[in-house]
Amino acid sequence: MAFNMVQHLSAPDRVRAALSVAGVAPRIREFGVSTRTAQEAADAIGTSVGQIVKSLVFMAGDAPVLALVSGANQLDLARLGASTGTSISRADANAVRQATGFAIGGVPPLGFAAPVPTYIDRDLLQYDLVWAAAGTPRHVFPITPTELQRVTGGTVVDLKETS
Ligand code: 5CA
Repeated sequence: MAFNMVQHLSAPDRVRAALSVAGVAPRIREFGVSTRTAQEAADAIGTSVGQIVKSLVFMAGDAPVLALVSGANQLDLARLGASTGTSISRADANAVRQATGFAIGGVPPLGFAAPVPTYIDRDLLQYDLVWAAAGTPRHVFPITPTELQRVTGGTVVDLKETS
């Protein structure tokens, strides 16, 4: 399904549709407090920050890429560049919205108008369940790392800064 066909849907509904199409029962939770940052999301949910999926957009040359990084880790730009084979720069807020259709703080790992090549922090695989943003800074959803990998088509790599 092309999610640019459903731009009239709210941001959480676009994520819900993408999960449903991918065969994952959507269990989107809305909070009355901010889940904008990984720590805020962890506190609201009552889980560890490591189990929060940060959905970070970068430019690999001229093309956007998505890095799904454990909330416990900082992304190592050189490692991401080694995976893409390009130079990497941060995407600004406009580029994030352009690439994903979502605003920073609510960027989900799927549900984009056009596919975005995706890289997954290997550290996320250690958990039974992880939580990702569902389109806004108040919506999140749980997913197993295996399903996250399947529904994003992401490549599992070592992404964390170690020094
Ligand atoms: N809802 C939470 C967790 S589910 C969330 O979206 N976290 S996040 O880490 O994926 O999104 C926040 C990230 O956006 C920050 O870690 C930071 O990397 C990035 N960010 C914040 N402000 C800017 C900005 N002005 N320009 C580019 N990136 C930014």
